This record gives sequence, structure tokens and C-alpha cells, in this order.
Amino acid sequence: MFRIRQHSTVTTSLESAMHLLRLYAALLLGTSLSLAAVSETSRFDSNTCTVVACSTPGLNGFPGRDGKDGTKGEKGDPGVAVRGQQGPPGKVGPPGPHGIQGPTGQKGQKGDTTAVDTIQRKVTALENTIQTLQADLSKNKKILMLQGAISVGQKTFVSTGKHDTFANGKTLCASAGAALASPRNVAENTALTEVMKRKSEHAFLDINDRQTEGKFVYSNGETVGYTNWAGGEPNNDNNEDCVILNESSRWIDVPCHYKYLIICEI
Ligand SMILES: *[C@@H]1O[C@H](CO)[C@@H](O)[C@H](O)[C@H]1NC(C)=O
Ligand SMILES: [Ca+2]
Ligand SMILES: [Ca+2]
Repeated sequence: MFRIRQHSTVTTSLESAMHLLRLYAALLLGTSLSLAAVSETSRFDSNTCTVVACSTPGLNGFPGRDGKDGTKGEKGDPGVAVRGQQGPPGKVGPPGPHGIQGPTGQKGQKGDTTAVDTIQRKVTALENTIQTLQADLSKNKKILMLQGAISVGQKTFVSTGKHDTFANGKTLCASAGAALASPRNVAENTALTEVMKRKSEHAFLDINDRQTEGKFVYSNGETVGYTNWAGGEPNNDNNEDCVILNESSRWIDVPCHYKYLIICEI
């Protein structure tokens, strides 16, 4: 026990010296190594020694030289790269320059058909209107025919049923937008005679020679072309300047102030 204690005293002195050297070395090696050394010392200071091996822990030596490099290790497994999340979209860049003008495109389809549709609707409406008017016209024509009117070509003779002077007869027809009857050919003269015979034996024609005796004209001043005078007419007997039709379709000059059936032509 004594020897151990004596030895312990000597080592304590050495230990102090070594401790200074160790601190110096630690300063040279750096703080981390120094701490490691201290830690090592602390471990030896603890009560881990067996009775025989050491009564007092030995001093640590200087750190050994660096060993040779070891053999190159095997290549490690390739790590699994974890793809990061996609970042936010960047700012909008400045507009690029204008590109070259492209080729002319194909001709487009026909444009808006609204205008055509509108016209089509109007045409349809007009067609309906015309149909209605034609129906009305046909109806009125039937009425006129039933009342004794007769059509010849585009002309229709309509009796007023009234007997009056030549002047009043002209006014009467004009009031209806028509004219006193004036047959221009055999067909019209015959048709007019038929209309007349349903109401009377004689009717005024729109013919006179008041302007120039013996020169018969229509009211528009035009010289009479077609005529169908009765035998011995016109004779201007007692100043006769107007003309009537008899039931044989013959013409007779008579005084204008006499009254005869007034037939108009439309
Ligand atoms: C019409 O006049 C013609 C010629 O004057 C005459 O022959 C005929 O009998 C007359 N007709 C009537 C129905 O009076
Ligand atoms: Ca006359
Ligand atoms: Ca006469």
C-alpha cells in the first residue's frame, strides 16, 4: 500500500508537468482536440480501474502521427434524389417583335343572313298581301259583272244606271276616277252595247265635235279612229255635237244637253 502511495506522489508531480505540456499541445492542436483530451482525462479520473492495473490513471501521450490513407472505399449507392416542388411561375417577359405577316387565309363563308332573312320575310308578307288583294279584286270583279259590267281586254264598261247630260256624265265618271265610255274597236263597241241594253236603248259616248263641226274627237283631243255611224249620221241636225250608241251598236249625233244613260269605262 505504501509503495503504491509513493509512486502516486511521484506521478502526481509528473502529472502536473505533463498536464502543462498537454495544455500546450492542446493549444497547438486546437480547441476541439483539447476538449477531447480533457474528456479522456476525465474518463481516467473516474473509478474504472482495477485494483492491480492502476491505482492512479496514467498520463495520456501525445497524439500519434496521422495514419496512412486507407484503401479507397467502394462506391456508395446512388442516393435517391428527391425532386423539389415546382417554384411559382416567373414574371411575364417583354413582348416579342412582330412576326412576319402570314399568307392570305381562305375565303370565309357567306356572311350574316339576317338581311336576307328580313327581305325574305317582307317578300312573304307581300305575297300574302297580294294574295289577299287578288282575292278582293276577284270578288269585286264578280260584283261588277253581276251588276252588268263587261270587260274587254284591259277595259271594263260599267253602267251608272243614271241618265244625264253629256257634261254631267263626264263629271260622274271622273268622280269615280273613270271616264265616259269611248269604244276604240268593234269588240269594245259590241261589249258597250251589251252593257247599255241591260239598262237603256241609248248611251252617251265620250266623243264630240263641239270644237270643230264635223271633226269628232275624244275628250283628250285625239281624233276618233274607229267609228260605227248609223246610216245618215252624223247629220248635225239641230246642232248635234255629241254622240250616242243605239241597240244595233250604231252611232248617232245628238244634242249634248239631252239625257241618256251614262256608262263609264275603267
Ligand atoms: C240603230 O241605228 C241604225 C241606223 O240608223 C238603225 O238601222 C237601227 O234600226 C237602230 N237600232 C235600233 C234598235 O234602234
Ligand atoms: Ca255637230
Ligand atoms: Ca244626228
